[in-house]
Amino acid sequence: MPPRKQTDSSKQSICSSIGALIRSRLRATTCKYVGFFVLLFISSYLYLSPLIITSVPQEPISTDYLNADVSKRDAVRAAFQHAWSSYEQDAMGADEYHPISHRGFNFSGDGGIGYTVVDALDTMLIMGLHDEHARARQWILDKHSFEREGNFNTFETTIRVLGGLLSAYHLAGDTLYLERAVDLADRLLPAFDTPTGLPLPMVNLAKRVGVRDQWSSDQISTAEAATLQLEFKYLAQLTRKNIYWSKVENVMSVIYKSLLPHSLVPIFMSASKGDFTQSDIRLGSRGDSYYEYLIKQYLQTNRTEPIYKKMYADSMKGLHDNLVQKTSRQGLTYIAELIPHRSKDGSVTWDRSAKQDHLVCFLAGSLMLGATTSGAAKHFISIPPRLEELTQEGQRDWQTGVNLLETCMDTHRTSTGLSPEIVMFRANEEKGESERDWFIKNSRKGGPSSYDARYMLRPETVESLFIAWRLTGDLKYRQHAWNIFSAIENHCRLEEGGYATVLDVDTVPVSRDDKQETFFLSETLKYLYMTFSDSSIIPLDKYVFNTEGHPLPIFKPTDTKPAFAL
Ligand code: DMJ
Repeated sequence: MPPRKQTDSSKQSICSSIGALIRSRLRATTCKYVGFFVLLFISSYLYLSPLIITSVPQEPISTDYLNADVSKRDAVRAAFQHAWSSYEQDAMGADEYHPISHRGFNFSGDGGIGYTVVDALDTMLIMGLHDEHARARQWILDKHSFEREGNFNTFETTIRVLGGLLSAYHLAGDTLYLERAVDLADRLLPAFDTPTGLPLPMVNLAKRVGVRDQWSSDQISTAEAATLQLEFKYLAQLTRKNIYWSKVENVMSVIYKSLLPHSLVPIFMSASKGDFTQSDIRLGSRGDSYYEYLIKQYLQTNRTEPIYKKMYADSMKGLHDNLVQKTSRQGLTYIAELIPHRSKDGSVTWDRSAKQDHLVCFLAGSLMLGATTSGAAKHFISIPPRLEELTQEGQRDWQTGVNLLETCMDTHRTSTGLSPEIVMFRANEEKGESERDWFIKNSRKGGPSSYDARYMLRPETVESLFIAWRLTGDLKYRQHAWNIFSAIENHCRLEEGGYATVLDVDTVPVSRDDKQETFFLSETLKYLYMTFSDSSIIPLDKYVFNTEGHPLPIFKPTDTKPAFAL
């Protein structure tokens, strides 16, 4: 269509005044629109910019995809190869490895069951170490056996060997691993043959009988009894054999019936009566993974078992009411222990101790994971979570998790950058000569090193850093993880091969103990590797990690029926 010609002057003046009117309207409208869009932008920014409850991370992430840091990831992979290759050369197949003397050690005189090999399988698969994995698989095919006349710890064998086989089966799809897992589980089942069904601490794998504690025949450790469930339940799901499920579910039912009003658990139980015996309450050794498996059992079955949400929520309330403490100077959050005392009239009182095991550092990540799942107020949780996406309990747990992780990092302020096995937090009135709000008991400069001063390649802090990184995308967590990895490289790494325990984290140059724990391969290096990998590697909404760092897939239970419910 040809352009219209404007020939008439009046028309022109009308048009020009209309034009002026339109332009002025347009200016006003433009101003309004600009104002509107500025307001919209600011409010959208405020809405979309996720808030960590008290601290906004330096670089908030608005996507759920986190990129790899390739050079750091590959450095961790190389460390795994350094640890594995010397074990393979010196002690292939042995349960444990002593890297300084270049020897292996088995848990029974009749031979081992490949603790180290099986514990390391899924890390190899995750790291893409195909040659190492092929040789490890060949060893399992040719030399591995559970027909061993010896007593093996029920809990350790379940979390390291059964968990390792199941995870490797899931990742590799190799039925060899599932067959071995079934063989092992069948040999472990007699541990549950007690009047209550609570498992005995040991099993003779060849004889297929449960074995009582040597010193206290009725006593069992609470965390050990309640940290078998993820493994046996996944096996039940795979095999459709309900016995694996019912045995471990019964354990939870017995514990549930014996719970104290605050839902915190003493660390020992009676296998014959099913109640708690007078013993410490703590989130460290013998208590830790009881709480870890409450939230993870809830997640493993795709949140279909509300009993575990309740048990977890009740115990986290008990934790906050009784155990969460802060130091007065630095304001460090720590988890105290309760020590029982029986007075002459028979009543029990509880003393609070300011001791915290390195093991407790698992709880930081566990609380953050729990806050964004069991403590979620909405279906979608941002990375990092926003305040209104969490319930009040979720907000409380998130904050405690974040704070506890800061404390765990503070315990790395040592001469080596490694954290000790156990720390004591200073009471208000105690003045430390150092800058630290905590100290290592029985440790004196120049004196013999105490047990508490060692770092035995444990994973708990890097485990929590991994979860914190995935849930926040805050680069400070990667930086902390890298600092810990660097300290391990500087002080635990043996040039001739392998990594060893450091005896005193505050003494440089270090003295070492001749031991490379199997969890260094299954947990510490795996969590470090995943922290520097992209977040498609073992996503947290598809997997739960067993307490030994073995990822098991989340599933909806099919045939198996929970033994107890709300
Ligand atoms: C691992 O064997 C497991 O994480 C267990 O639950 C306790 N801690 C060690 C590693 O420190």
